Amino acid sequence: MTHHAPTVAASGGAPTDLLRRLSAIGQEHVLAFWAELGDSERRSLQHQIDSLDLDGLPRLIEQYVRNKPRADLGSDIQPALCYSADHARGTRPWDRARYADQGRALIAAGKVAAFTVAGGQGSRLGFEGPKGCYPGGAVTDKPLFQCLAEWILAARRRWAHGGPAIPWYIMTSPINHEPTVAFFRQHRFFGLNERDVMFFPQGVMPSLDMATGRVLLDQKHALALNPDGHGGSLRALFTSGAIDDMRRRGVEQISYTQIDNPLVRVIDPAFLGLHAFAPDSSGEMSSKMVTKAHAGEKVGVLCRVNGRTTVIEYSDMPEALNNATNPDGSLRFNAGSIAIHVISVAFVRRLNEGGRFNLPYHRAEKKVPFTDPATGRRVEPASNNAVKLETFVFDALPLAERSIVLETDRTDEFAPIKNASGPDSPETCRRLQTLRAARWLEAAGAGDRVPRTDAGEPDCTIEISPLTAMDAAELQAAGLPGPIARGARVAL
Ligand code: UD2
Repeated sequence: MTHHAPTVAASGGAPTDLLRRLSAIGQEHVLAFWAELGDSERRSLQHQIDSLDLDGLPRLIEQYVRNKPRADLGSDIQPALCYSADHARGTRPWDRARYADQGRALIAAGKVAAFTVAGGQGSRLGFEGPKGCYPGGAVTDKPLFQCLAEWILAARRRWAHGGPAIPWYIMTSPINHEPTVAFFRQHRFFGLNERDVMFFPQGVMPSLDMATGRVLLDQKHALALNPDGHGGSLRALFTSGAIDDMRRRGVEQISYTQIDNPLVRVIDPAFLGLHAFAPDSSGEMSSKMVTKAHAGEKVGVLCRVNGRTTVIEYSDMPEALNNATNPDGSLRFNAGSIAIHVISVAFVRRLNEGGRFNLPYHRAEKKVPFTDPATGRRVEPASNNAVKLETFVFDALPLAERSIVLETDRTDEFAPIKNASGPDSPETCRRLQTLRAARWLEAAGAGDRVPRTDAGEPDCTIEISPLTAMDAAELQAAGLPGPIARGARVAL
């Protein structure tokens, strides 16, 4: 496929300055249809162009489009040191009760905010709207946003005793911002106080033609833009004014989670306490991990690289390390990152000191439909035609002074919905919600009420709202259900 760069004359009437700036970096084709555009279309195109870092673009194209940079992994890669899920077990026992008390004290003092990254496009799921609107409740089909909102409501009730709010910051993208806000209005903020829920869109990057490095046009008057990755949250938190808002409220720690996991403990006292007070944590950025299910599982791996906690994304993990085993046969690099962090307000401020903060980019090859500047026709590519550049939030981990990792139980807290079917799908998510509920019922002495298949799997679907119980002990206190019929769907 060849693009014919429009001549300067073809960009008829475009502001000279704009044309000059674009020509200087070989991107003047984005003005190919200027002469045809109406006033508001021109304004919006110009606004999009102005929001890009044009001067930095040629370097990025050279680095990431013309070349495929290899991840710089560092020389000394060791497994991460982790606090075990079972605090009494493992090489470093820890006092869970004490850290949970300290975490609860932070919550009660209004020093903790929830933060959800919900700017992704959910294309793998084949769902058009914001991913948070997707059904997450195994029985109720309540939207993912509501699953998280209920945890925040419950956390405030339990640990802040109705005192200070737990403000919730939600990062959207320019593409899904309006529908996200409208969804919350329509659902009356799921019972949260509207004043305590804040939305801000993340930044964008231009999608680049893989063959030429040219910025793709989505339409004649619009660039093809993609969200700049969840790493963009660390800048957007700052530039949106969210960090200022947190400072006004006295918030010190940000509990970071993704939108795709309805089992996530949005606010977790023990994790907060460990992050803020463990002697080997600088209280800047910490992570949760689960033991990897198998070597090929598609999660980043928490490691210690040159002495610093680092996530190596699965696609960058050297195969020899990925498959390496301990003498007992377990995986040596087994700490799967599940994208749950606590990040301090002070850390985000420090990263943004002195101007435009950027994490390293990662290159992804994608199919991006575009308008051909030579013909004006819309093209639906059959294969990958574009490079998208994204940053990953976990690349900030090595920038923290000392960063700790806490193991969590997979069934307790990790049931992401990413694909329409197969692994990490609505079906696996329902099964995991049911497994967790069955386990809680068992711990509460009511295991016999869960019907089981011959293979021992629960033969029913159970969903537990955090408003009912946030763990097994609370479930017992909340009152246990009677025997559950085979195939029944029960929401507690
Ligand atoms: C992510 C991690 C993976 C593992 C897994 C756990 C990366 C690259 N990989 O995989 O290591 O921890 O999660 O579930 O992160 N998002 C934005 N803006 C963006 C891009 C993403 O808000 O520009 C949000 C998105 O809405 C979602 C989350 O980030 O909540 C995860 O994004 P993803 O689905 O691209 O990450 P995934 O599943 O490849």
